[in-house]
Amino acid sequence: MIEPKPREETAQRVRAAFTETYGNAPAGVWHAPGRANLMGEHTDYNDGLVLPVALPWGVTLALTPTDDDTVEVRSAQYPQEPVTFTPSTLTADPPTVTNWGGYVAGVWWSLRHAGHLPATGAGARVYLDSDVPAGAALSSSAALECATALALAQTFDPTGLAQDRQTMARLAQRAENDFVGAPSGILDQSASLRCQADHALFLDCRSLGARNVTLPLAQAGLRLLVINTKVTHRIADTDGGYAQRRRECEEAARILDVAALRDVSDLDAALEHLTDPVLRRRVRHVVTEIHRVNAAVGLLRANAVADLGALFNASHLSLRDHFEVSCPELDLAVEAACAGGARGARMTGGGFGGSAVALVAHDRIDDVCAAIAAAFADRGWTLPEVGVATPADAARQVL
Ligand code: GAF
Repeated sequence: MIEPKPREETAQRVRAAFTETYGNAPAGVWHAPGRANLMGEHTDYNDGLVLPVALPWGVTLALTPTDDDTVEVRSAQYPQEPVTFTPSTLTADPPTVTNWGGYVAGVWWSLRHAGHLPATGAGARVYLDSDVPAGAALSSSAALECATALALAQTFDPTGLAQDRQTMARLAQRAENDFVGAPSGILDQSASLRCQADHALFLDCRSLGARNVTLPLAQAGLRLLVINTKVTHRIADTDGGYAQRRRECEEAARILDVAALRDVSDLDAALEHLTDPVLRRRVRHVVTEIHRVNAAVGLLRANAVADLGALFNASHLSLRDHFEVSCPELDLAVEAACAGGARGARMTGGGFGGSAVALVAHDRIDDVCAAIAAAFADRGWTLPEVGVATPADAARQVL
């Protein structure tokens, strides 16, 4: 089981590591969570709707500002690979920092370009630690971007950007798109910056209007399990499946003469108009997935959280068969979770690997875990790691 580390203890540990590394205590410590999306997959870049929760795992980051135009970043995950860059000379094309530190440098670049950081002179010392599994489609990179963005905003622009999480999410996304080079949408950064504990974030990715909807899992005797298949996939690969899906959606929108697939109002007419069977499948997924987000929110409002399970299953089938972003390990995780007694399960995030989520009655967790372990052992596949994801709060300063 993936156990969340106690927040306070982690914050103190990161603070102590910073002090030991740099010889003085940090100005502050921030935490930003990863996310699991409950519904609305591959809808964000189609201007659609999403419904994520923040995870009890995230990035904890300590920072002190300096005035030497130098940023030094150290990570507990890459102790041998400290990153140093000069903020005033950062460029995105080509990116000045290309390893893991690109997420920190990219956010610095993005905030500085938008006028939220001093143009010259400002620097920082940074130490960070993460307990979001990397490459598991649980937004470890957005958690790093958002911890960095919030720390920088509160340090350098406390009365401006620090008060505006919608803009902060856009700037963190810009870092990922334009500096790191991953063509992601706005889902992950919004979840990390705007979710609320025990709620799901109902986000319109066109207007960025959002509402936190109560997710009374515990009251309904339910838990959300995250199942990390340990099959990793990078959405930054420009010739990879994620970028290709984006291009297909854009092409379908162009043929259908709509600004984005969110604007398709008559699915049957749209499918009839498209001659390419691949594009037809992509459109079918996006349009029905947006409907499923509305349906999921309807169930939450009607206090029928257990009924989300059927929507999870329908979403997974659509992602598997129409959007074609699942993989055998995700399919097996979903199938085994359901066979073990889950109310429903689906892949979450970009797909091609990563994690699934399952809605499970609290007294069936052991059965579900056993079913997953047995199914993977049967095939001789690496055993997934499972954790209970109690929906957590968005990014915040913790010390
Ligand atoms: C990844 C992307 F980063 C998100 O923007 C979103 O498109 C998601 O895949 C799929 O819903 O997490």
